[in-house]
Amino acid sequence: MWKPPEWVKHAVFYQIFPDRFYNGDPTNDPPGVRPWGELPHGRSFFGGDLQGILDKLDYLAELGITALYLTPIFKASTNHRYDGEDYFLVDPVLGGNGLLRRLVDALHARGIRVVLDGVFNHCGRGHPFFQDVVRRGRSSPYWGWFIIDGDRPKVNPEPNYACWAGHPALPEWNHKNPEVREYLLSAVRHWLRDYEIDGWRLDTVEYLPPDFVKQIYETTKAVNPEAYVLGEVMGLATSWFRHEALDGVMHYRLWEGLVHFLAQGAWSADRFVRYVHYIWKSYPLEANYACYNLLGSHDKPRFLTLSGGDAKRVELAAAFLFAFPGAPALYYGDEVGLEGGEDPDCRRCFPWAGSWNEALLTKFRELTALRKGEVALRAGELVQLRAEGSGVTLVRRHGSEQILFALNPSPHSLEVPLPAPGVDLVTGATFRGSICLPPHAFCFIKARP
Ligand SMILES: [Ca+2]
Repeated sequence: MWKPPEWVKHAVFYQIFPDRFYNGDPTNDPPGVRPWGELPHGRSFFGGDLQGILDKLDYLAELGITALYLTPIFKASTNHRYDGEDYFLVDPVLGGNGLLRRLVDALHARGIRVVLDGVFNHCGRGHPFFQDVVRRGRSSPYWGWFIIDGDRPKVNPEPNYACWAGHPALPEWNHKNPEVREYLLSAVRHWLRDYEIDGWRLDTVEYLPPDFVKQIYETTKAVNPEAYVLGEVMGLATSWFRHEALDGVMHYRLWEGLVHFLAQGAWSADRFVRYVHYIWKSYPLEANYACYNLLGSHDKPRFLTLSGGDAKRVELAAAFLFAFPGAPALYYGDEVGLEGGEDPDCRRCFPWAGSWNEALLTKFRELTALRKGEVALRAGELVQLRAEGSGVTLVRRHGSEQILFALNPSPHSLEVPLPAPGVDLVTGATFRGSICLPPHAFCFIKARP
């Protein structure tokens, strides 16, 4: 029976693009690494690695995150590693398999789960199976593992083989071939079983055959029923949930609503609320609680940059995600005010030695602590979501506990009626009847029993 893992609704995720988080071991750097903090180009390497994540565990724990999502870590040629060359080898540039084992253990010891990026639609051109086909053509045992029109893969004038979005460097697997499926599923099993990772984020789900996604789902659950299967789905994911092939999705639909409403101020509160109701009702209830509600990702401009550099707007969007059902998910650096436009600019180095927005970081720590302390914000029913003038209110209820969240993105103060007398969870002040929210502010009011 389809049932997303319970822990996801209690989680706060943090996404790391390993080359850019922290360089914990300069001895494993690839040749030609760029100085840390230089603006990235498509091909830049900066030397970030798994040791860097291990070195920063105190920082992550203090931030209050409870799960990591790492973009691909397996051997590849590029800095993003969506062009995998070995599904069973953590890139030596990141520290290799042994270091992943140590990282998983260290994370688990702190109660932090880890989800890896599974790129099962395509591999890199450098994958030895594809290279064998390049060398031997039809006599290669891997000929049938790819989809090739002709006797040999050719790139010019255009690729004569199936490749992701027309990129010749990313040959697509032939998922009709059962050997291909078993090969990929063996990787799914391997990292769950032998390295005890806590789930898979499936890249480009919309390009995969749905029955194969379902196989990945079932293979994952057979090893660990509590593992999380998260899909990268850019459109509405209703059919994937109906198919019971994913637990949750990277919630780009919700993200876009937040961008229009809060980053750009292009939508009214009323329009935002109608939009959120529509996506909420499109998904099964349990899927809403298992969604990965992102503030940012490696594929989108930073929320701060989309907000014209106004950190208050980032705070408001983050606060909404921490109040809403599903797992809030930060993209490394969002919490200290890292900026960045379209890819590759949104993949800048974490500014360990640069200037941080300390006030923003403090807000993020408050939000993680608040959510950790209030079960209603994690598991509570969503009993109300509505526009209140230029602002938005929502109410979460869990047993006899009830929390009202209100946000006011406008430059004017906003009078918000309270469903019950209550206490401001940040300031401790008590209110009855209504509360007056200052401009660009939010609050969490817990009803007094
Ligand atoms: Ca390194």
